[in-house]
Amino acid sequence: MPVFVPPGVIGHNRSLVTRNYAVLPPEGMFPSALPWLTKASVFYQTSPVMGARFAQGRLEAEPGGGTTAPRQDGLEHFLYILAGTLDIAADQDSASLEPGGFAYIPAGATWSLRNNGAETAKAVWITRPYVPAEGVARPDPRFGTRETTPVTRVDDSGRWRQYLLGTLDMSMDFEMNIMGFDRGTHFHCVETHIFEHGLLMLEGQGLQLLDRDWHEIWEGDFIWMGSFVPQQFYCTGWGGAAYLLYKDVNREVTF
Ligand code: UGY
Ligand code: MN
Repeated sequence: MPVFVPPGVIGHNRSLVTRNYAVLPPEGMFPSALPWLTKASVFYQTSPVMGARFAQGRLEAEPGGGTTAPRQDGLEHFLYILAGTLDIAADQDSASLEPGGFAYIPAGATWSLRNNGAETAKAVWITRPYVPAEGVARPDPRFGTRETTPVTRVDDSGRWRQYLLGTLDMSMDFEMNIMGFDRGTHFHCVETHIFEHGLLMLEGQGLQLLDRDWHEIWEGDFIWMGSFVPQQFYCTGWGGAAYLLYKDVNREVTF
């Protein structure tokens, strides 16, 4: 049987990596095996070798797959389930997470994950070193779901947000937000800011401005935006769109 090759994979693919941003459709991603994962791998989408100050990838775990033993790697982690189920434990807390479920694992926690379900589990996986803030206690593990996170509508702009890990919480050095757009809506300006982003399209499609160029993106696409990249999203297509957005916040400039 010939292997099915989707159109656009070879001659006109949309993959683009520049000094300060990247657009990565899922078709060309390759899995990394890791010594402490069994029956699981990570499709890394960005990391410090690209210029990012965090790592983001798609974790895939077969039934029975996960960490080989509880880990204490000193890093903070965020996982958001896209498909299947993942059982995640961090110190004394644990949860069995389904699509839309998420976990924040603070730096220093002992943690593990395992797919106890019958289908392959897929999850967004973000990792980075924690930057403490003087006089502010470190965060504890957090578990939640998209379904139970309040939806905040932005005036009558046709846009909405969900702050999965809260907002303006000084114990946190990043936020994970779902940014939503009704059909045909867009931000009120072109943003340029110090914050860095990892963006995964969850639903719908749109045009994403990066620096001077517009890129058509849709469900499954990943974008890394480095600090100060001019950015704007315009929802196209016949329905709304939503993406999951990593944003580093609440910390001073380092010299
Ligand atoms: O919060 C943000 O920085 C967000 N509006 N940026 C983005 O969606 N590219
Ligand atoms: Mn932004």
